[in-house]
Amino acid sequence: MPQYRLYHSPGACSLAAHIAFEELGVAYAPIRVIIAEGQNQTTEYLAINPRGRVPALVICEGNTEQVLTELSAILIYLAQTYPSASLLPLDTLSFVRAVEWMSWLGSTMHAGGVRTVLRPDRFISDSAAAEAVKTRGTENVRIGFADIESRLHGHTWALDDCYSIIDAYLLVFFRWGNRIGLPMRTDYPHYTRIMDAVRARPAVQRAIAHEGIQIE
Ligand SMILES: N[C@@H](CCC(=O)N[C@@H](CS)C(=O)NCC(=O)O)C(=O)O
Repeated sequence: MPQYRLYHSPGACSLAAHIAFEELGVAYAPIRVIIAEGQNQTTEYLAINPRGRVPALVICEGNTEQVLTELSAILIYLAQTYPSASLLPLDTLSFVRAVEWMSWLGSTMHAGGVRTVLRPDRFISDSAAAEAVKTRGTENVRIGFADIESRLHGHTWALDDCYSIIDAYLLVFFRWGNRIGLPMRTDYPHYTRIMDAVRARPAVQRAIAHEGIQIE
């Protein structure tokens, strides 16, 4: 069995990979890279992931080490390496439905959504204009949350009847929604119901406790 090191930052999108490992129950070493303290920009970390982002997964097999970056790639790698854990569905249409979720969450909701609110400096250098970026970004995030809410209406989990790692990925955004001051519990009741079920899972509770974060 390979040995794993998961580089993550508390409350970052890497939480979904952290939860995935806890769900799998395979041995891994979680390594904290605190973004707020600039630890993702150290020479040591940039040697692992030159993009300076988390998550990064180091896979050690024999004498070889491979670094895998991009959350969705890491989640698919874990799901396909340990198929019996059902982190993602196996049949093609359900699997690509999961890929559809991950692509949209990683691009529209993360890079083009929440990041504009939390890191407007990445989009505009004029600090006086940053508020306008945040305001418009918040509107876009709300449009995204309304989309999530309508997709989750009438569902037990994001992918119909089965819990999957998509539900854990959605928890990252639910927490970020709270963090940027949106009334998640009142405005998105279906999303909240599923997130409450995600948070009841022991694996999720272990990852949250290990990261020392609050969801609400
Ligand atoms: N597309 C990447 C995004 C990774 C990413 O931006 N992670 C954030 C934490 S949520 C990060 O490392 N931020 C550090 C920075 O922006 O300097 C993925 O999905 O893994």
